[in-house]
Amino acid sequence: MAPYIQPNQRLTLNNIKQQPQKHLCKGKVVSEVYVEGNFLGLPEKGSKVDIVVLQLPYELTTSYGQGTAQGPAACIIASGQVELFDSSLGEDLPAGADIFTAPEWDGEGKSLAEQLDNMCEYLTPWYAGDCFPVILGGEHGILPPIIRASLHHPLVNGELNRLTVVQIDAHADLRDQLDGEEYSHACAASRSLDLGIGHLLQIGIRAYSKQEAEYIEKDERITTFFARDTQSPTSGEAAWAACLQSLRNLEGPVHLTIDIDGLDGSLVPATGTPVPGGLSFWQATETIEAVFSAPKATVISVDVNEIVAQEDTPLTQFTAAMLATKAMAIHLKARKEGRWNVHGSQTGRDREVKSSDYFQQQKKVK
Ligand SMILES: [Mn+2]
Repeated sequence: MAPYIQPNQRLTLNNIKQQPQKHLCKGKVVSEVYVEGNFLGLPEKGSKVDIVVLQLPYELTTSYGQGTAQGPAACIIASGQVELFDSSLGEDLPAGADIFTAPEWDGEGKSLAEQLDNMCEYLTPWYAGDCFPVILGGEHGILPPIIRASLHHPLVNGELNRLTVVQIDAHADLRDQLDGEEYSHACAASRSLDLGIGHLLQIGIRAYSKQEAEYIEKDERITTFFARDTQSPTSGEAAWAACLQSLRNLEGPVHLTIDIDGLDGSLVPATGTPVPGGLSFWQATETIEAVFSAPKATVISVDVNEIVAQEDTPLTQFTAAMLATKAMAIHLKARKEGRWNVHGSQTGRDREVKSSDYFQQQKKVK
């Protein structure tokens, strides 16, 4: 059988043959309209944007596997097979919302710092507060530009210490550098703390260095729920309940970053560094539901990263698509229940891009 994607072939919507054409339910076509290239294949109605799907096909520093640059496009293709009905929302997506799949980030930049700034420029217009960004990555190195863009969200309003980052991940990502690179995916959480976020809540962590363990121990901004506790066959239930309670107790704006390797490696075998002993799919779902239902917190954006197109079966990208869909559905539920409000006025699809040289300046300072 031909591989899903040829090695070194850039996955684009034109060179993928296995395009789902219609939503199928037990062999029956339930939706005639399937728009290629759109998340869930959903048609776009007007120029209004309630949810924007942003794609960061970024790969630079993945240490073990490769293929994260093709992940977002593979995830969008896989999303064509995700059911539109969400039982918690109680209706079919898009549930009256306008979901806009934006063109993917162009990947340009002559240096890593320039690429990070370009990602920041691509993301920032969608942090105006009038819509909900769902970002597909790309390796976890996308997190610092996301955090930098979130500065512009009205609930953050230039003060990143208001922001909590909830991180689902196998790895702590708290290294100071990896192979000399401080913007490696292995440093995503450290760089976010350096940017000034107020709180980091980690879930699923099971691969980390002694230095990272010490960082977690000493820094009061970090709360870590280790997989060895939440997944324990004897005491896991209590640890998991405590984790969900911490999520429900969050306050203020929250960004949810889902590194798919936080899930058990069996669910995401193609991701850069799959690790056994991770979260079940239902624990990831409960995490999403808990953080979005926190009465004093507002989830301002979500990213699903380290997606790699699996070749023999689309399981990895399909799992990622299921999580992104769940986040969208639960976000719409929060809107319905009055826990997410539009800030500012709707500015539609065409947005002004302001240039960023933050990361280039940071590199110069060092
Ligand atoms: Mn990570």
